[in-house]
Amino acid sequence: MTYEFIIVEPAFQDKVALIRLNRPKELNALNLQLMLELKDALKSLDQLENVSCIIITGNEQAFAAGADIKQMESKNAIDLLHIDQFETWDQIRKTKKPLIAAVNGFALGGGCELAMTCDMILAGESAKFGQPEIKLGIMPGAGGTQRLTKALGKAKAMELVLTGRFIGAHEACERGLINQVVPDELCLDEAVKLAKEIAQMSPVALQLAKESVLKAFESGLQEGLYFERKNFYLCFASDDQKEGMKAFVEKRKPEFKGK
Ligand code: DAK
Repeated sequence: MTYEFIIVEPAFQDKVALIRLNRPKELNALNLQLMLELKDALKSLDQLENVSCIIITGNEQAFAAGADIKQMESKNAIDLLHIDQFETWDQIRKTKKPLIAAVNGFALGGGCELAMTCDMILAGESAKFGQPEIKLGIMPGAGGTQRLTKALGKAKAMELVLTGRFIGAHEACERGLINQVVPDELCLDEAVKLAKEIAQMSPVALQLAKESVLKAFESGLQEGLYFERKNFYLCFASDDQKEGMKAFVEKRKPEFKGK
């Protein structure tokens, strides 16, 4: 898996894969090619049996400072319609395996939206999150107004979206946007720790559980409860359910096979 703007390590550690956004001079600005590469890499990693959890990270300065403004500047609405970036973003959102964003530095605009598209976010203490699109005469377009509002509540989301202000990692954590704040230099290590813990679980149960939590985020309670019920039953069609429960009774560690 060799790309121009991302570095992919499918066998980074145990069953954890790593994707590093890699346009350092541009603070990892998300140009169209980078997003296509990311979509392609996630699709491939989703199919690899020896990958159970995926980390997306950037570098010390930036997770990503947003979509590439220089690439977007001259586009009109019909250009954007034809490019149809939403197909790419939707595919990324559909990744079946758990996605962890390990954020250092700036996560702005599309970068913040990409982090929020992941399932969990760990951040270094100097990380900054924000949706500064308003300062460019536009507004968030890849889920920022929706996911930020669900995470932070209306008042704070409105403040960030309407002023373009940033919030730091501690505030983001206190308000539930991210999972954990860690010293900057430990961000990736801590993300790997979390990913390895998750990667020990049954891949079948992980997929069904992830789908169910996302359903809660994206639908009403009753619809979510029915969805959860079906996925709960489906777990009992797996060998992993038998193995997990047998191992508990026999007081040993389960060996999950994803079957
Ligand atoms: N795009 C392109 N280049 C960028 C960039 C960006 N978003 N952010 C930074 N860079 C480039 C800078 O231009 C500079 O390049 P040179 O001038 O040296 O060639 C280099 O990265 C270093 O940046 P600075 O010199 O500005 O560094 P500072 O430390 O002084 O400032 C900063 C860091 C992050 C505060 C600043 O760079 C900044 O304000 N960047 C822009 C942040 C921003 O406005 N982000 C939102 C972009 S709009 C959609 C999906 C997504 C989106 C839209 C639609 N669909 C699915 C349809 C998303 C839109 C956005 O994200």
